[in-house]
Amino acid sequence: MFEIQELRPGTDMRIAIVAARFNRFIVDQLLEGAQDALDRHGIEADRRALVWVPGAYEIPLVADQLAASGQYDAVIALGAVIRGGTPHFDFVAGECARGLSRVSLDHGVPVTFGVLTTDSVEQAIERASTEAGNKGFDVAVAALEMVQTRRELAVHLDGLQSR
Ligand code: INI
Repeated sequence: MFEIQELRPGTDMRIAIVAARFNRFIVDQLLEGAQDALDRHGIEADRRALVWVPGAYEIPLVADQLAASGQYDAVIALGAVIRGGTPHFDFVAGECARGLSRVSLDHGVPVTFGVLTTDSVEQAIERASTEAGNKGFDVAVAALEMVQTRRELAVHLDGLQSR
């Protein structure tokens, strides 16, 4: 049986990060976590791009441009939408999530969702911390894993076709 598990992502990937400046003190921590994950997986700085946008609502448009360019193997989205401070929380968070899944499916490029959606600042701080598990780190690892999964699956499917 063909199975994909426990992947060791290669170091030859190009990764783009789109980060929202809104709630920047939280997003900076998510970014630190994501960069740490890329460092640990040997993704050199010249294989990374970082684009800042005003808020989470704007992330999908820039993610779309990066994914459509064909220059990046995956896009990592980072942001923080906090319900307490956002009367239009559902619109900002919902449109961001919807937009990002559309980008991923439209272009066949993994886009991982590191946009915190929390009820309070405290919850956001917890999810962006180093002690309790940093969401930026997790979504960066997920991006690398998805690139590797698609690469291995493509090889497998090619092999089936030429049988
Ligand atoms: N953007 C965020 O990333 N997080 C938020 O919590 C937030 N709040 O609170 O409103 C937020 N709003 C800005 C939004 O993303 C857009 O930048 C803005 O509406 C301009 O289009």
